[in-house]
Amino acid sequence: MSKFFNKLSIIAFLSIILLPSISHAEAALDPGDLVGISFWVISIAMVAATVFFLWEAMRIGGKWSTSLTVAALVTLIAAVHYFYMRDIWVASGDSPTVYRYVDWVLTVPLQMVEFYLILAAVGMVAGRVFWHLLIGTLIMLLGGYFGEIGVLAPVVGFVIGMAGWLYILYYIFSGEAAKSAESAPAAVQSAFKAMRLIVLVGWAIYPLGYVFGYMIPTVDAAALNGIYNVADFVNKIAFGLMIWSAANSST
Ligand SMILES: *C/C=C(C)/C=C/C=C(C)/C=C/C1=C(C)CCCC1(C)C
Repeated sequence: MSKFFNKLSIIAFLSIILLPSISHAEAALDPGDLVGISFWVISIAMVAATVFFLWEAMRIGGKWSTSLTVAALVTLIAAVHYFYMRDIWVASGDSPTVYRYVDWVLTVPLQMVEFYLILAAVGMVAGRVFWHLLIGTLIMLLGGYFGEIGVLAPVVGFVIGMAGWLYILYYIFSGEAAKSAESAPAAVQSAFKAMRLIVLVGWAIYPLGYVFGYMIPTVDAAALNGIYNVADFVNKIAFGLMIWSAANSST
């Protein structure tokens, strides 16, 4: 019975948060606007993923429920931002850069929390692992943001952003985070490896979007947003699904 009420309160909570953004649409979507359609599809996919991860957090429970709840927070934050970004894009064709980075500055650190949590759940990790990953994240995002809004030359922002990302890769492939994972149980290790593969392969889509958007040779808002949208879909939903599948295989 109390599980039933938990679920009811999740539905009420999601409706309160998401309804204003759902009803906010100002302009009709043009059938030829593929980027606009991708904004639409992904905003709904983020809502669906949120419900799924929350539900599964309660069903699976135990030490995995925190990780699954954080996965749901990532897609929830993204869903809200996608509703606003979609409206800006559909109404004006402009890149919703500020909203995009506000989303990232919240969701990327939460994904770094995930690395910490899956290792901490088995007692394998020091708190400084999270701080190192957070610093790498902030350098990456600040470089990208200042490059995109024109405070830095696009190429300078790009180089700073790449440096932050490479630091994260170093830290999870051969730094302390990697070493902490070595002695973890099989399910934790496979989740850790799948997650860092996403940070290597899935995250590589973002600098690609930046290059096509700003560096060859003029600003191309459609390429930029189309590529970023695909990247968010992969890196927020697939990332959560990796955790979900590890949780399932270990319980
Ligand atoms: C949910 C959102 C995620 C996982 C966002 C990730 C963003 C990146 C990995 C961005 C990376 C960038 C570079 C590596 C260099 C150029 C600038 C950025 C910020 C696009």
